[in-house]
Amino acid sequence: MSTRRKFLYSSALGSFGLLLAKKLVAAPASAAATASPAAPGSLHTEPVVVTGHPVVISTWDTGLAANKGAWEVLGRNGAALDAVEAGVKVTESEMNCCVGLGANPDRDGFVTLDASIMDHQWNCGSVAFLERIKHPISVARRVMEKTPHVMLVGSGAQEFAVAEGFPLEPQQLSDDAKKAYEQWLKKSEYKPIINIENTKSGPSAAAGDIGASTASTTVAGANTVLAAPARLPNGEWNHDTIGMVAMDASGNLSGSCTTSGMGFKMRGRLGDSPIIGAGLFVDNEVGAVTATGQGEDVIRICGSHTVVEYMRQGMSPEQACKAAVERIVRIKKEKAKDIQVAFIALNKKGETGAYAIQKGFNYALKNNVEEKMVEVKSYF
Ligand code: SD4
Repeated sequence: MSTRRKFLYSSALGSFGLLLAKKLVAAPASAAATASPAAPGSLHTEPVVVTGHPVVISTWDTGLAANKGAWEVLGRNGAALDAVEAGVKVTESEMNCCVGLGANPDRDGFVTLDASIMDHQWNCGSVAFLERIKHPISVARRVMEKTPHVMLVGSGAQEFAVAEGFPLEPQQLSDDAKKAYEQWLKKSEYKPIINIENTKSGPSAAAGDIGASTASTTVAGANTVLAAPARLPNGEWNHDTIGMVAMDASGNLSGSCTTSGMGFKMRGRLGDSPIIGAGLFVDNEVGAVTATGQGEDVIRICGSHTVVEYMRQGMSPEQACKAAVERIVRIKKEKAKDIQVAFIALNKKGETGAYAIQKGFNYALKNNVEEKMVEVKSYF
């Protein structure tokens, strides 16, 4: 039987356990000082108020390296748009499970990538189902800048990328992805998993069937650890989609998001990351937001746009993310306990905040004063 036929359908998606990193990184000596630096080793559980700019935040602890990439632009008073592209390119170049060409493939064995970018003038671009191109975020930017369109997908996106001079990389899996795929092929069950990060016991304990309405899952809590290692104990990579939002020295906002989506997903499946308004939204009058987690449920509520709209109504970034998460939880009812969605947000004042369905999500923040991981509150 082909792998295509062997998967199990059902109705509820994924499951997740996660946890927070405790990494703090020393603040640059030149810190300019309007925000109070974190005490070394502390975790921040209150909304973070950052006065002044520039500032960049991004999802998960992979965001620390990505923020450094962004800071090379922001630190010399460059544009937020350039920063969010440069920042997530760092992650696209790294070896990990979930971003870039080294990531896990779809269930037919091909790595397909999604990315989106948006600037301070409502310009936006995205690519989806893109194969064999190392930096989908840069192709998304090219779509934004060089075409009259917002979104290109599949072979058309690839043709456009090649025409723009992006090299067509070999169609091959990284060693890690090959191993993971071969392991997955043994059962070939359709169990896309998102946000398995930081679980003690790894994906097998955290898996919920796409469809099994009674999926038994491991949510954060009992199975979490107080660190976000580069690899899970079973050797699998512990990284995820990266979403980044930034404000530059001029006070302009931009955002980016890039992912391989769910590992072993159905061929052709898109999540929220390439969809403007879902995985990413920037309104330079209000704020910038990006999402991570189960894309289907982010799309359902136009998640990032919804968070921006809540901020427009006067909510703080954390309150706005919380309100969007609560909306998803209301919609998903019982199944909410089996999924993870998280939003990170930055408002026009340079204040940041986030909220997640499950415990364990964190984001990386960098500004003139500090560079740190921020623990995020959750519904459960
Ligand atoms: C997706 N939201 O494709 C992405 C995946 C992700 O944590 O963020 N995983 O649905």
